[in-house]
Amino acid sequence: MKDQSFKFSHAITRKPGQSVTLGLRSVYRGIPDFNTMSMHHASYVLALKTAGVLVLELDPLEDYPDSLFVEDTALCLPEGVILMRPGAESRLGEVDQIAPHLNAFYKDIFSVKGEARIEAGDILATETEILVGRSERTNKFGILELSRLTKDWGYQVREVNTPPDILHFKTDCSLLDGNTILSTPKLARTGCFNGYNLIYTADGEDEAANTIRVNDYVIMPNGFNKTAGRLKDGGYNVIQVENSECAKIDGGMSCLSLRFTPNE
Ligand code: CIR
Repeated sequence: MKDQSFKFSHAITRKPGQSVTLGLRSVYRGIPDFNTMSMHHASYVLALKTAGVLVLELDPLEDYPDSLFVEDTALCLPEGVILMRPGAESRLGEVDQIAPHLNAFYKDIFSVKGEARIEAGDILATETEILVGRSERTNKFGILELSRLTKDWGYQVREVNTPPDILHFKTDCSLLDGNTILSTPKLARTGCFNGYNLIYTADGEDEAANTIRVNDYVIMPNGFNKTAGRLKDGGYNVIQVENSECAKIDGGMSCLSLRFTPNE
């Protein structure tokens, strides 16, 4: 994939609906405030535009409280799209809602089948491989299906574990460039990133691990200055975006967009 793992021309986002207060959460951290979240969401979209991508902003879907977290519905690769089957029952229908929009950009779109359950929050595509964390949302059939569907495009899928106390694999890590990963020390200790260059989140800043590299920028949540400093020292241009409300329902920077370069 080379630098196609972080160079993108387009992104798709979906605005939060009022129903976002019912979004799934692993622990109760308060109810997200819709108006504040909408403002944060607008800053996030602005950050994507600053990074140089054209953003398609979809309307809210009140029937799907978590539908602003579009990332979980599809894996967009330079060669084509793999539509997911979210492990969360309440999120399954989000896939049919995103597919027509991806159709406008890609000619090759495939779906995982059978007993597969997989959410793209568990997928980290690097320059050389696709790491997939098995989790409560992503099962072995989902990983096998992803392997099958991406094999002809030359990808190696490697199954790793999403630690039991985190929602998605990428809750605790992100790609900074083709071969460099930002990770919590806890996730890196599992050995899943052996061979990669690593930058660790600072003590007490695990929540900073979910960032996105988009072209020349790293977009990260605000409030994690030590980790932001480490990224800046590493030569990255950092944009910090408020994320307090999405964090209440386990959402971070990667979840809020699909980033891609159309292959049409
Ligand atoms: C969920 O539990 O599915 C949502 N409340 C949060 C999804 C976050 N998505 C992601 O990490 N890719």
